[in-house]
Amino acid sequence: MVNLIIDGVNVSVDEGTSIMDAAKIVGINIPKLCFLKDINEIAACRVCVVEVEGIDRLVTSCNNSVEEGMIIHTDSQRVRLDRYRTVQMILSQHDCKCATCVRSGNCSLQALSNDLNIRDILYGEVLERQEWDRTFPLVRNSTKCIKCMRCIQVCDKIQSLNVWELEGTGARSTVNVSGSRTIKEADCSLCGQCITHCPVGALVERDDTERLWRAFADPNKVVVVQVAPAVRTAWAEDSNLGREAGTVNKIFEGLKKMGADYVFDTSFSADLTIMEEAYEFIDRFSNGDLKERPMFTSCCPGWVRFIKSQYPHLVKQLSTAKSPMQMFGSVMKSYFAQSIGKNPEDIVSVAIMPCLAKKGESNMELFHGEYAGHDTDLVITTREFVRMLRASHINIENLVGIEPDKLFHDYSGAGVIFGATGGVMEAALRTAYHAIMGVNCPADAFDVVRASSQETGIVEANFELNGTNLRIGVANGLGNARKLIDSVENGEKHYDFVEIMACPGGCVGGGGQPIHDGSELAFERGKNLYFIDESSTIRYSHENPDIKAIYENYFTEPNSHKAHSLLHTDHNL
Ligand code: HC1
Ligand code: SF4
Repeated sequence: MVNLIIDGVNVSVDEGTSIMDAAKIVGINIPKLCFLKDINEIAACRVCVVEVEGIDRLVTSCNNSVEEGMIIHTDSQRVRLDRYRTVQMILSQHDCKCATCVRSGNCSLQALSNDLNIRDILYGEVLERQEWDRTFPLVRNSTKCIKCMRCIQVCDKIQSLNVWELEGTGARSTVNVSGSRTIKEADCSLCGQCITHCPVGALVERDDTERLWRAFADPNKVVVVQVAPAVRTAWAEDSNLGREAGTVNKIFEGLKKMGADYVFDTSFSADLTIMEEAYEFIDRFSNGDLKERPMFTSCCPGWVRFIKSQYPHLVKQLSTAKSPMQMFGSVMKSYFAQSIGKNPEDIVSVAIMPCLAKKGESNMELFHGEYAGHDTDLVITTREFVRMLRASHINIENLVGIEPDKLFHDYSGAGVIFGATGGVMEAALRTAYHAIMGVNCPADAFDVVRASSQETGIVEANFELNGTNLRIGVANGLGNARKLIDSVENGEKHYDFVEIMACPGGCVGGGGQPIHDGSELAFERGKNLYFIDESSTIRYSHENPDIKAIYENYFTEPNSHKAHSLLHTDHNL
């Protein structure tokens, strides 16, 4: 143990503990801006400096360890003044138009400068303006960038994609897309993790809210909105409702108040995806060529973008099933449109998603007999949805919640857990088991594929099914996906079926979810989805009455010709 004194308090901590962590143990929160535990510990911002007796210069506390006998002052006059000047300097390179910034009220720089009581910016503003293609779902505003390097590190260390780099030197140094590429040329998966880890508003999603307002206001359009499983775990985080009271039914009510004509739960089409994907897997598993294993899930568009750019030769191993979002959109413009006596072009199919890559995925074209536009016309992230609620002055504490509309009213717990890592696999195995054995497994029979914490990047499991050994792999986060694929490619590992989600924790940790700087909430949010599953009366996709009805009335059976034309895709297109 190492003994030291911090702000007059004696403390003993393990060797190697950072000064910042030691201070935390005695209840002192040293201010910081760039620090991200285990990801960005490079002291780029220098906000976390402290004074150590006997050392002339101030010391950054995030990347310096404690030493025996140290006497540390975290808030001396010298520290305070230095911090004040540092933040003033950062502000001079930041576009401080807070009133129009999407992160106002949720910005670490704004909070810090308020905490330090900074009332003016001493240095003249020097704003670096770089060109950006604003049609891309990920938007970078260089005049907001504070060069904290978090985006570089998250993309590199967690997602293994190295989209960003630091260019220039000294005061002219700035972050940009690496290798002099444009963002469209880079291999960005659109996971949005650089956005959720940006402390300011330098990285944001393309704002599509105005397009949705226009659709709501158009009397000639039927606006049909689906809500993804993960959105319910996070949309109310910044309100007094808390996560448990922030149900999906209240989201539906909010949407109808804003102008939606029909509201549905993507968990319904997650059940539909399971029907198609589980039967596809059984088919590939029993007839397939061994070299074509594993089959990969295809519902996460961040992952699909990743495999296309990093391992194009494996694209053929993706399930051909469209994602639940796209399946829902396609069913909206066919079966549902018919049922309400409308043409596909009368429908605006909208999806509220925890994800940026879904904005990219929605460009996929729909052929229903002939070209019928897009399955999904418009994708709004959880954050954009919350902004719309605020803009429409809906007091969410007064919402009581309404049911989703008819035809696709029901959904199973298996569909809901799609939003957490391992959920798609677990749901698929429940239905595959039933298809092979003719009876249901206990609903939690495959719960070992769940990841319990941030540390669990890859889960492996083996199951005996009808005398055959089934080898399962599940990865969350693209760095882990790369590890998993590399282990398959070099012959170290063998799997039959693999689920991959681009974001740590799955969709609950999606790049479009509310931002809480410095806390990782994905696994907490995931627990909510498992709780909803446990409390559901229907826990198997194949037992969803509305799923049974859509096969009886429309698709006949999973993987039928009609199902193929509407619910599957060619990933090479
Ligand atoms: Fe997801 Fe999915 S789980 S991809 O994370 O398969 O976004 O929630 O809607 O489509 O169902 C996202 C979530 C979502 C799809 C489903
Ligand atoms: Fe990297 Fe994801 Fe950001 Fe793209 S969205 S730059 S892949 S972190």
